[in-house]
Amino acid sequence: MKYFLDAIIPTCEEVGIRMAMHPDDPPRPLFGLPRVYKNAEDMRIIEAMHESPYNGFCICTGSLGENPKNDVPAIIREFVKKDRAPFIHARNIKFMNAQGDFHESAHLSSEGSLDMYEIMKALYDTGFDGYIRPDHGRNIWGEDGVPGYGLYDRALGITYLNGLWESLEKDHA
Ligand SMILES: [Mn+2]
Repeated sequence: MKYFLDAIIPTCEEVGIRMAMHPDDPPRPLFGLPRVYKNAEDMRIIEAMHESPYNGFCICTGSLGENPKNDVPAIIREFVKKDRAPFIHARNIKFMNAQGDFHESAHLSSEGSLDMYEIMKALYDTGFDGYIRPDHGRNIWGEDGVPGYGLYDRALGITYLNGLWESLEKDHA
């Protein structure tokens, strides 16, 4: 990883491209495959491998949130403040049991296990001005789309996230 980052980040700085490494999904061993990062501790190791705001993270709230030990708003606050998070995947998941089995849910806090208001508030409070996408969407309303990328559900996710952002802005106006 260090070899890779040392090789690409100087060029990223030169041409103005901020790298945004996505976490493992799910954040635990899977099919014996090598994993990249699953929590804030791993992120700090990767961050230190090559100090640069161009060596950043795509904070995927769903992927990190699939481990209930991960405090997603705290991870957002830490890495946005350090200017290491240019891209956010904002989506929700729902735990089905105490073992941490989960499924992807609608974006609303009430539909899943993550507090999406606290996630958006962490972004708002730290002055985040990068990109946010709703990430995944279920196939709803009879849609037969690419699994995980339903158009309608992602559109609903965008409007919901925009609504949260509007309420945060108005609360602080
Ligand atoms: Mn993602």
